[in-house]
Amino acid sequence: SVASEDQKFCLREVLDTFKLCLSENKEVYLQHYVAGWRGLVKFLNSLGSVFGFISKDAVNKIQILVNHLNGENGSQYVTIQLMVKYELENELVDLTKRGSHPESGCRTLLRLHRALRWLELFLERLRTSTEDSKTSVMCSEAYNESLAPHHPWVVRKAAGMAFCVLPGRPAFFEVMNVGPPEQVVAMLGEALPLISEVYQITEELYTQHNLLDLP
Ligand code: 1Q0
Repeated sequence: SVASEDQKFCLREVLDTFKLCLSENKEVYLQHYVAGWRGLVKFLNSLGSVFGFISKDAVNKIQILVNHLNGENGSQYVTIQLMVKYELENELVDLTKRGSHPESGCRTLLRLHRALRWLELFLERLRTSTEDSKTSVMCSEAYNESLAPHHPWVVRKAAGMAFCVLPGRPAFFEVMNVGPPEQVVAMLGEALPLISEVYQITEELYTQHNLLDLP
């Protein structure tokens, strides 16, 4: 369940779940997408309570999607392509302003989708960083290019403060639990194309259906 995030983080596991995300026809399985985020939240939790407000929101959104998956129309949520089709056809999405569907799968996933872009940008910086690079700088640059434009001032401020207490690159690599830095870099090189592909497919789907600004 979402509540049991206390095991040790392992980057390999997260990588594997993102691998499982894509079907042969390049559909994205919601179950594995959500599992990938669970793994990342585990990592975030191991960084300390300063990140609690971020992981809380992530867990909340994961739970909303899990509820859809386990609900009576769960079969319509197997892939995000199905989800979009089902929710739009049945008018289950607030398209222009918040209304009767504040927990639609579409708007909830959009928030995680934007965060996935942050992850992609951050991990790419991490992969190409040098020993003296600052994780806080990499993190806030990635944030400014992805999530920040969608967040109100107070959230940007809180996020900026949290980034400042991120552990340095060596400690950060250690928490990733992969092995020596060269191995972390190699695994990031393996993970990034997967994450990037899942992001691109979702981005195209949302663009097609004009869903990139859901309230
Ligand atoms: C390592 C540092 C982690 C930094 C995470 C960057 C994201 C910052 C986001 C801060 C905002 C959170 C507070 C809530 C915001 C919501 O208002 C917002 C919009 O939702 P709504 O319902 O109000 O319209 N929510 C979001 O934008 C969703 C944010 C989800 C963030 C999920 C972050 C999960 C963290 C993952 C750690 C990954 C570590 C990477 C390295 C691991 C190696 C693979």
